Amino acid sequence: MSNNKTFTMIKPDAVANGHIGAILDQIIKAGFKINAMKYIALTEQTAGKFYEVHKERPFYGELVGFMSSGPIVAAILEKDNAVEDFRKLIGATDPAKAEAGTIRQLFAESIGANAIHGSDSSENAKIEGDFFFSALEKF
Ligand code: DAT
Ligand code: MG
Repeated sequence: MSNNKTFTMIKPDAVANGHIGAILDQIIKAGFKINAMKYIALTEQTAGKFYEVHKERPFYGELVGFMSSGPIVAAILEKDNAVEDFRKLIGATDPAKAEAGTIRQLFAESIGANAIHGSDSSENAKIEGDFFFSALEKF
């Protein structure tokens, strides 16, 4: 499978804290092109479906509540080696463990409210991008 796309969400904490512009700036300066983008609110149902793989984990209810607590920015991003390079750019899940200069280290509040999502594989990037965007909305 080609590895030139990944899927991201700027999460409700980062949107509420006014970080959309700064985060998009970092993403673009790191060489990613925007293939698709929208500003939307998830319901508990859509957030629950998106994070279904985590439904047995103890934080699932908290995660679904948080992700449906306010608007998000969803986007498909394009770059060579997109998935791996984007995971490096965002940093570790827990911002306390994220490397200096990463998006989570700079903008996240906690392990739950951690500012940004990045797909963990090209296969999941395709599934996640298709969950949010129709063919008409992708470039
Ligand atoms: P990532 O988003 O880095 O891929 P993940 O897939 O393991 O991390 O988990 C998905 C999201 O769930 C994560 O971004 C924030 C939340 N989460 C993960 N571990 C958590 C924990 N121990 N407590 C609360 N929320 C957690
Ligand atoms: Mg993950």
